Amino acid sequence: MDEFKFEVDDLYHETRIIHPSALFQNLSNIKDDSLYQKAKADRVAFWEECAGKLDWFKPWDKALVWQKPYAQWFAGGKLNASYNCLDRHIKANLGNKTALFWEGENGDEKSFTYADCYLEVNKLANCLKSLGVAKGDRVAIYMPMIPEAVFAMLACARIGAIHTVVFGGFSAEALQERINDAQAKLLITADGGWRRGKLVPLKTIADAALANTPSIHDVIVVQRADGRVAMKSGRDHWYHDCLRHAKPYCAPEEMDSEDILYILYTSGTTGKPKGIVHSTGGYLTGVNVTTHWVFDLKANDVFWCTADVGWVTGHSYTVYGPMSNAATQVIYEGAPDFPERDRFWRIIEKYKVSIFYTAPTAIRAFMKWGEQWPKKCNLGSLRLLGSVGEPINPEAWVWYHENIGNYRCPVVDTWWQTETGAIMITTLPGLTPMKPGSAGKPLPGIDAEILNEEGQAIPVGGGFLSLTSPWPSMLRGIWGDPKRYEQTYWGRWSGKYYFAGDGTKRDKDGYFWFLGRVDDIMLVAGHNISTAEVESALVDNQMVAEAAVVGVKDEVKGQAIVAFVILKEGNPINAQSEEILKEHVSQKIGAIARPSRIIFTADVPKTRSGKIMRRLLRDIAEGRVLGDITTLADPNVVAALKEKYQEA
Ligand code: 6R9
Repeated sequence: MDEFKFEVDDLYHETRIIHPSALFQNLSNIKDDSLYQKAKADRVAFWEECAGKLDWFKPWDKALVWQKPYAQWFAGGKLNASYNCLDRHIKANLGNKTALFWEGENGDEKSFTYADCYLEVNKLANCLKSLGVAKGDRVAIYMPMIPEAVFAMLACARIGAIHTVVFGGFSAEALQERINDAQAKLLITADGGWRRGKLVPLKTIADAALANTPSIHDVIVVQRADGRVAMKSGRDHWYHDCLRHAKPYCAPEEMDSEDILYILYTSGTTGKPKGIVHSTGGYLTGVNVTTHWVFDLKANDVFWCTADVGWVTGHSYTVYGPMSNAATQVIYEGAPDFPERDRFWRIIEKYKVSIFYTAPTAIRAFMKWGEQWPKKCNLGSLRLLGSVGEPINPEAWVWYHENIGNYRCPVVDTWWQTETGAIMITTLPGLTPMKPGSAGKPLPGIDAEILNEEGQAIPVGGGFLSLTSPWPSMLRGIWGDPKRYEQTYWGRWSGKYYFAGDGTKRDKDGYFWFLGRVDDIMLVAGHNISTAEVESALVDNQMVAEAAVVGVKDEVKGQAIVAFVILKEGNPINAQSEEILKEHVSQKIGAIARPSRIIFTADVPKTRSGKIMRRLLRDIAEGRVLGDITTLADPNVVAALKEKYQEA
């Protein structure tokens, strides 16, 4: 791709600045910029101080060993992630504190104190051991959002087994591919899980996957549903049977800081999934401190991150970040619109959630459904809102701030990746003024730059985002494929800088604006145009609920802009609406960004974590055979769209 020149985008400014209230500021965990100062003075010493917030069995020998592109943080130090999430809280007298409030989609409820979690995790760890799982072995986890999914991860961490969680919405094929790549020895799954009123038959799907996974010896099955599933004797074991006979204590394995905590496959938008590898000490340091800084977590907060444990947000900000901080959390099994579109707001009211972290795709769905749903509930317990996963368009940001946060709650728009392990770029809620649509600035200890094709830093303007110094929670590689690690993340500037893959622009105040994945950015008549900005301009129109924009080959302009648009309920699908929207984009950004075609649709293809799959939209628009669709939330959407596109 050519060097980014976002001439056009510069016309489209969001100048609004929102400050946190004085009350929030006064009470916040981070009130001044001393963390930034410390990190600036000595980055490595700063991270050592952060690592000191964890409990170590043995201190590290060296804070950082940096042999590009491989980092070791706190090497020689010994610790255990489950010890840091459980044992130390019990020792600090927090055993009776609620760790998890769980709500099943069908209305089932359970809650677990830290002492309860401790007991479950210890017993499960002993079961894993008795089934022959040892330090360094891989364990696959394929579960609904139930407390046992969290216990499974922590039980692996306790004995030093490497977990690889596969999202419970993935197909047998996707599960099989990941199990085989990781060579997992054991699978932990459930008989089913509830999603939109239907039972997802996880065990049956897993059985199909296991038809060809020679490395798997045993399967532990949690009974979430009616238990009527086939159990293969000798291989399959009920979780409750295993736990019944298990000893209540399992000594935590003393892990080296650099020992692998987990592998998580990124669905990716192209090609074979990548098994992203995370370490123990650096990763835990990153998620521990960012939870405290960014979510301003306090002892009496009720934290709810709506992400599934199947993706990195669930790993970092349901399991390891909050639990290493002894947080009280909500986890919910099902869909936001089941049985009605107020389910999330009812949960917030019921459990008095104070910190709520979700994704732009969900926020845009809430906007589409209308504010009458949150209005029915008392959301007065909320004090902080967060967003992650995609650029949040200013329109959605403002809606969220107003209708969910009642203008009272700061909104943290957190930029990070599976690869970064923890939040990298955001505002600190009691310190940094917010600009709707901008994620903010790099956190203390994180060096980020916008680089051009030659790897030169661009202080103000657009280019490729790079993280320019190693950070503790950075990925340690791609499982079994060092070449791919080096090429994908370090190939762009001949090994010098980390390539994040995001097109980004920095304004004169140092705020970062995310423009979409570099592969998605369009080149129209010689101008780079950001998918995120055209989508944002479309959603800015009151008729539009959601938009996905792609560039398709065009003889004259190189690429022409095609927009797939979901209208809010009650708006007419006709030529007039199409014209209004094209004109709206022209007005907002400039004539160059005017879409050449608008396709009205009921849905766009998304990954299970809610990201729009623009590659598939391009395939549709350019009439290609569709690539891999196994990671889609709803594969039917693509067929329907294809038909629609050809009709139009
Ligand atoms: C945590 C997570 C990473 C990609 C990332 C970027 C996009 C995530 C964002 C954001 C703009 C934000 N992304 N957060 N873009 N603003 N606040 O989502 O990890 O699934 O690996 O995706 O998501 O494009 O590169 P992952």
